Amino acid sequence: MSVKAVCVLRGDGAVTGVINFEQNGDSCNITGEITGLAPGEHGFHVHEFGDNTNGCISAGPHYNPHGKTHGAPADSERHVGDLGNVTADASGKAAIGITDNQVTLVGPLSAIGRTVVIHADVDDLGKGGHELSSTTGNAGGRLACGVIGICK
Ligand SMILES: [Cu+2]
Ligand SMILES: [Zn+2]
Repeated sequence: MSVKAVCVLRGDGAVTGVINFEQNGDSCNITGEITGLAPGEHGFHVHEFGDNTNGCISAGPHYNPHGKTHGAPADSERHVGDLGNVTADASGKAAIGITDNQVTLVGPLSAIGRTVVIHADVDDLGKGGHELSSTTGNAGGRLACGVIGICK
């Protein structure tokens, strides 16, 4: 039986999106589309809390249950929530197709009830040399976010 979840991204501006998650064994397939972005790369993460009380900032830091340093999706040293960047085309649309083996919808480290955030800037994947590189990838403001919820 596969587990499915969905996340609707909203923010203060024009950025919106829908992200679908499907768990198949150890891998989570993450698909969807975000619109209203500036063309180029944007950091894309699962943040710790499913709290959007004061907007996306209430979602807290990147989901990091193993106490690791920020990194790229393919790195062993990464936050569980580190999904790297998504790329918006000239019309501001990013099509998402990610398979990840750290984000999961099952077990004690499930992402369900946590928040997906799309950022204003590129995530430097921990390698940018900025003081924020090792925690956030210096990905800038939070354009839109939404809580990951169970769906059919
Ligand atoms: Cu983020
Ligand atoms: Zn991170």
